[in-house]
Amino acid sequence: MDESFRLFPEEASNLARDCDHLLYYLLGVSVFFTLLIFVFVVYFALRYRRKSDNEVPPLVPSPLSLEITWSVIPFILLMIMFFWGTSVYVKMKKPPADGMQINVVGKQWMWKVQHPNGAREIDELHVPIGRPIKLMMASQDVVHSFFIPAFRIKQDVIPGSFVTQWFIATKPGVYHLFCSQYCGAEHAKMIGRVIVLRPEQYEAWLAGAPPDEPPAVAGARLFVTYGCVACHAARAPTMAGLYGSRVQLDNGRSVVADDDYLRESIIEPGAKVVAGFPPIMPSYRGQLSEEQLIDLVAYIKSLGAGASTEGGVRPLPATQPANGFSPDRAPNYPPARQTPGAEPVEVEHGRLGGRPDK
Ligand code: HEC
Ligand SMILES: [Cu+2]
Repeated sequence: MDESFRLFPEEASNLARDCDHLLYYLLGVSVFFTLLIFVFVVYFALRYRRKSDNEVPPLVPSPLSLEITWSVIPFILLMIMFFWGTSVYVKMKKPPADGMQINVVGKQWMWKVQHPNGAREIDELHVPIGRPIKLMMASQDVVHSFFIPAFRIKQDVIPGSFVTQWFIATKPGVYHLFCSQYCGAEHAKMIGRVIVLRPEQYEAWLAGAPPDEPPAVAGARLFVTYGCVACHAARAPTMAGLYGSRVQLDNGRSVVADDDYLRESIIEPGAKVVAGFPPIMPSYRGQLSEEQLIDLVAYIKSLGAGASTEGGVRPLPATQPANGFSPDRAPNYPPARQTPGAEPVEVEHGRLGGRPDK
């Protein structure tokens, strides 16, 4: 097709074709019925127009078979839309477990991206083809929306929670990245590029990017500088094995410790209090940037997942070693690469060191 004119963006992800086929169906049904109705409107207007001033039309009872037909057929067509749409939606919203996690933080007016080894980029996203990529996204300020038309993904990024999106890029190339929610004066400049590479090209790109700390290593450091370790080594629950486990709360309920639970535990510790512990943890609202929250969560994740995601209850604190914190767990992660001669990237040291005042 002529590159300068296309009705649809390229199909460059595993989700694109499903999304397009559904759209063709919706378009097909809409166009068919629009034309059908239009044609009949014109035809009936001519055929049954009033021919003389005192003409009284005969009363025509509508046949039952016709009533049933025009109820049942649209019903079936709409149910196909519903079930097909749901299945595509569910597929789009359920990342496979083996995905490679890339962190994305939206802020006025840029997309900040961090790769698993720590490499960062702004308004650009390099990804390898053929590998499930899970984006863990957060907003530092207002609602943004992460939109890659060629992948058919568009996900609102809402302040105050993590959102995820996944895809497998299928076609090397350079694609548009937009923010598709009006987010302030320079919203229109919140655009970028997605660069889809072959796996070996991606590795080469990573190797050439300025080195930086992987999120879990940065998180381990934050755990110390923000004083978390002071409590969580003794008076508070251990972080080891927490991720993915089922946490017993003091109100008798239980929750699975996923990304959002960890986030909430740090920002609003009072919302869900772990059974058997006093609610003494201070809130870190406003003290940690989204990136630091992602780092802390990555660190807690690196301390090991719970025995089982469903129903796996961690043993009560008394039966655990008091010290859940072990800084030497973090280096399990690939250490930040040191490219000889390259300047290490600034890791926002300005924000560190602020201990909670409570
Ligand atoms: C003043 C002591 C104290 C400090 C400082 C503290 N916490 Fe806590 N934290 C607690 C206590 C006590 C609990 C259990 C009661 C609750 O849920 O509020 C807890 C619960 C948690 C939980 C939920 C744990 C679970 O088992 O479900 C997480 C996650 C957590 N803290 C992370 C952090 C992080 C990250 C920091 C540092 C940024 C931190 N805490 C700082 C005392 C503290
Ligand atoms: Cu935006």
